[in-house]
Amino acid sequence: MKTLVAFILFLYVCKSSQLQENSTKRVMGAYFANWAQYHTKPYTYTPEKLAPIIGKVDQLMYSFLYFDDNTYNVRLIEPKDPEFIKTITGYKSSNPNLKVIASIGGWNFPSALFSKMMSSSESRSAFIKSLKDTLEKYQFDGVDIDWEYPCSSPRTDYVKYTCADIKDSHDAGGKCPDDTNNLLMFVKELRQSLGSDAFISFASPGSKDKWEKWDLKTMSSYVDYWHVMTYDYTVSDIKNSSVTAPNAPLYTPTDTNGVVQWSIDYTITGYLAAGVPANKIMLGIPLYGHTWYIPNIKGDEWQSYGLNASIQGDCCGSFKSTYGALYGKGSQLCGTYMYSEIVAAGPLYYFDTKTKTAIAYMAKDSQDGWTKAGTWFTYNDKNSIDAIAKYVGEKNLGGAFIFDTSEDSLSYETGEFTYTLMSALATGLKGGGGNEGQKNFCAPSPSSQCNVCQKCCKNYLTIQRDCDACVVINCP
Ligand SMILES: *[C@@H]1O[C@H](CO)[C@@H](O)[C@H](O)[C@H]1NC(C)=O
Ligand SMILES: *[C@@H]1O[C@H](CO)[C@@H](O)[C@H](O)[C@H]1NC(C)=O
Ligand SMILES: CC(=O)N[C@H]1CO[C@H](CO)[C@@H](O)[C@@H]1O
Repeated sequence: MKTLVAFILFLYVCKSSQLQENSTKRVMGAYFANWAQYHTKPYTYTPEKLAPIIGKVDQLMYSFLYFDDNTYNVRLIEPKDPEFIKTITGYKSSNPNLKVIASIGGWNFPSALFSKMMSSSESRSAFIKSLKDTLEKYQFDGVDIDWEYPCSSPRTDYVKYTCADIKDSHDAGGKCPDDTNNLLMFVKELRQSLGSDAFISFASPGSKDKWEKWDLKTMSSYVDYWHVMTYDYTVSDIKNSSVTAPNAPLYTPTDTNGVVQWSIDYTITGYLAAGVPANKIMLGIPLYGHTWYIPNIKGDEWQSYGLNASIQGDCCGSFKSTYGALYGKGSQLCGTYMYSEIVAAGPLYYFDTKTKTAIAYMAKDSQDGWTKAGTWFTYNDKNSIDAIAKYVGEKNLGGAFIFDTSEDSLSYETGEFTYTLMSALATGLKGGGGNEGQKNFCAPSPSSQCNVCQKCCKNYLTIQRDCDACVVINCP
């Protein structure tokens, strides 16, 4: 009897202390990309594909919407946007907690236009009025402003439509210190106009020279979340980027031979030091990796950062002379592979425990006939996500978001998405800790429930441990 009472007491204490320690609800955000509908099969991505994961998403950013150069009216950009938005807001009937957010701007949208819109009280209010109408019309719960970036220098971007159609788009950039001051006025007016219930977030930069151009602390009173873009610390699709370095390292690489000395931890520490409340920080996780071309590496030398890459010359137009390897089969972006494309290529795999990032390498051509020997990848896999989720718990952040849903794992036979990475993130955030070192579920199991799991395992023969997150969805 005594033992039983003690046992019940133990359960109770255990439960209540858990609740206390992790009482903050950590949320999972996800960007939906309206251009992923153009990915080649089986990677084609439309809102229906969200069904298996939508129950675990707290806020979904529909990206991207633009606004007009002269009237500042918000405008949809893809013919299917209205239909897509309707399908996505329809998911609220199965997940009542889901918030659907209109994300405006993005990296292809000129910074100069944001600068212009923010510059006068008249243009700001024209934009905000149109935004309010748009949110109401399409039943969005709020807005995510994706200005890249206030005070940016003029730049020319190569925007690829097809291999033969690459446009150089010139962006006059921003204006300092006006952008900083106008942005603060804008967020005050935005909150005032949308009211306290509306969701307001900003995509914000990962590097100090850029975030210093924002009044992060004062603006924090008016925003729900900062979507901190803690990725692309190093990219390969620009002319001088010849040395390999991680896309989104949790901790700063220790290699110093030309490797960029930045990390997620460096950015988050900087935001906290700037006075941003931890619970307003959403840590960003890319579901894609960057590639370089490094033929004929000796032995295990590929298992590190700081390698010198060669120009492969297989990308199109202006990208041909960069160090990025040939684009992935489905997404067609030079120097970039979606997580699903990396898995399909079947490379050798290594996990760098210092940065919590995955490195992979094609020692030979892939069996799918696309990815060439010598392709080298840096990306964030399930092991990275487990470590990041743990970090989010330790720092008591608001949560984490992924960019973007179309890049997660799928079944190559059926085109159904299996969401290995997003499932792992949801589990990690829920535990308030992360599931680092969790047991591998891939072992054959006699349970009938696990038939689906074993089918899923088959799709991940090369990266077997990814199956366990798949089980979270398919074998409840
Ligand atoms: C490459 O050039 C960009 C500007 O085009 C510059 O910001 C960056 O620091 C350069 N990187 C290296 C490794 O030299
Ligand atoms: C990369 O190239 C630089 C300059 O040629 C050289 O100093 C460095 O040792 C090379 N690094 C590696 C890992 O081969
Ligand atoms: C903020 C906080 O106390 N987070 C803790 C939640 O619980 C995990 C373990 O379950 C800890 O690692 C976190 O530090």
